[in-house]
Amino acid sequence: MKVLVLGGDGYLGWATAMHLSGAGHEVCVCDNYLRRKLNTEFESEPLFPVPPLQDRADAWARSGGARIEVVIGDVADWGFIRGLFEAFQPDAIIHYAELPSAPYSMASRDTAALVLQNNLGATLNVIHAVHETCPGAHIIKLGTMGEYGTPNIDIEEGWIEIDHKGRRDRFLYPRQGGSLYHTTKIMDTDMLWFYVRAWGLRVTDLMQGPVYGVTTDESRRDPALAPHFSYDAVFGTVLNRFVVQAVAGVPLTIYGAGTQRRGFLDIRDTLQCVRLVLETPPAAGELRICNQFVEVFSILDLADRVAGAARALGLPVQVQHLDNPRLEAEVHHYNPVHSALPKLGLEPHLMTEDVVAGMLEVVSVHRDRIDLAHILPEVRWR
Ligand code: USQ
Repeated sequence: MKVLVLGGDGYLGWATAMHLSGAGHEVCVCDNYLRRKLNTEFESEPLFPVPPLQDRADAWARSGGARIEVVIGDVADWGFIRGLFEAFQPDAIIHYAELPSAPYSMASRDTAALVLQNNLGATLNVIHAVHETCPGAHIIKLGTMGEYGTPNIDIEEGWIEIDHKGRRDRFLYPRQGGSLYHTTKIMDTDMLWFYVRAWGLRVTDLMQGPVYGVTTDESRRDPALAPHFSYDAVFGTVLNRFVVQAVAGVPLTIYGAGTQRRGFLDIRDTLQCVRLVLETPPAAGELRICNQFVEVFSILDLADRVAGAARALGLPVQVQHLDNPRLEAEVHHYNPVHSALPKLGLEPHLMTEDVVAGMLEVVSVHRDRIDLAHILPEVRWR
């Protein structure tokens, strides 16, 4: 298939592009380098050097991969994106072109406005570009498990049947985001659902939990192919941060009691999930929603796993409980359904001690690049 990966420079975007290229698809990546600009603004560089996209695509080709086309431009710019869709004529679009950070969205009015305008503007443009230039194309949209929040009932896979006063109907499962970022993802889902009904679009919304991992099968071919791996308090996700903290010899930063629970997955499983839904598209006029995670852990469980694996490697590890900078339930029910992706064939990688030890070893090689300036959270929800 011809696949357009929007946000193709990011942690998941570039890894996805290589994985789909390796699976025989014709891939074009597009990115506006916004994350790189924000890194410079925040003075927080990713752990591994990340060459420009064209250099990464050249390194992929030198390593035996097929040609990946690179386009630098902004998905939120309508003229640009319409032209790209018209020229490339994708069969599928993987839409990662959003600011992915809850803390960034809560830092100030200006960061909130950028997240809102960027994320919703990008999704609106993708929808209209598909409608005008390639109406049968499949939109694969990265949503988040955080759209559901932590309700006191089981979380279904996107939809819920409700009996009300003797009548019954099926609705989007109720959503309540824990940050403005998560709320933009809820708004994306609502917008997609409207246009699926209005125009018969073909959409998969992947409700993904926090991802961890430093390498993929493809990135191991050449250091230039490493993912854009953040570990700072704004853009790093929790397990990736704990691994870097363990290597740097600073206490693991547990927010609050650490009893809050989330559904986690290995970056290699993100790639599998995206490929599986790409290769089995939904019908036109269908919004398919998949809960994309593999295992549920509390933050305390994660800290234990990292500490155990690190101590086995001779790294002394301490943990610290910080005042929780976020507004989130720390003690809550959490039992989300996640059967759609295993039914499509997902063969999960589990968070074993070997997997965590492997991450610690890779990060140790880059220990000199760890900058401790942005390890502690600086953004508070209130
Ligand atoms: N946490 C800590 N210590 C840290 C960092 C985080 O205890 O140093 C806790 C947070 O309080 C939270 C949990 O770990 O309870 C997850 O935080 P996170 O920063 O790993 O993830 P989050 O902000 O929710 O966002 C990340 C991605 C986002 C994706 C989301 C999936 O940045 O793009 O949508 O994971 S989910 O969490 O299911 O909403």
